[in-house]
Amino acid sequence: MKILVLLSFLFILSGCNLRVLDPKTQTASDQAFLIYLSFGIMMFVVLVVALLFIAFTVKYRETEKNRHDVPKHEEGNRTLEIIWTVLPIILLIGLAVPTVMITYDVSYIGASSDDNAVHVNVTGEQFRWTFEYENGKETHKKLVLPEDREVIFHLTSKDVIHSFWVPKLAGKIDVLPGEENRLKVTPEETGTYQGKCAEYCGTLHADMRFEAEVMEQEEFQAWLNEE
Ligand SMILES: [Cu+2]
Repeated sequence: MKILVLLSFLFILSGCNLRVLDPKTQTASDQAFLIYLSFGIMMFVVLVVALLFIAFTVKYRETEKNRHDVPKHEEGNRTLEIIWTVLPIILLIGLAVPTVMITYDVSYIGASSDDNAVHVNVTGEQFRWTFEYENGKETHKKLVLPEDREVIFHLTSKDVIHSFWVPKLAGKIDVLPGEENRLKVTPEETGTYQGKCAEYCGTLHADMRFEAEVMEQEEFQAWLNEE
């Protein structure tokens, strides 16, 4: 019975076309790379520990022959101590350096941006989004973006904490009242992508869905200039 309930959940969830890890921007690819990298490092550690665990269990198991042996007392082992100090340091540096670099880059913190970038003010409120372009054009349900051009989102909230999430463009980013978070993406493929609020913000939270449509540049410019 339980398994049936679980399977039906799978069936329902598979109906979402909010596919993650299907990047359509450099930002999303970089973030996917970080997920795979940390997963890879984690699997390496899990594997080494599991193999050592099995090896030691077999090697030092009790047998007829060694039943009454008293193990020799060890006074530390410099080689081993160096290995288990240095190895985690190397792994953590391997994780930290790309994480900090990519996080800074996609958060548009002090990064020199090209003058041609499109800036969009994104405001979250209970229960809708407002996307405001530089010429004052505003939309709510549809975010329109140009292909192959840098887009910088300036995100802020009018009330509670929301979270801006278009999985194919980038990972979730918090939208906070009284503060501006920034996110940089360059859409690489035209298409319509699903977006939503990813932080429960009240009764109509689920209404904060929207579509992000990526258009060719001329088409985008025409859309931007029309009333
Ligand atoms: Cu919300």
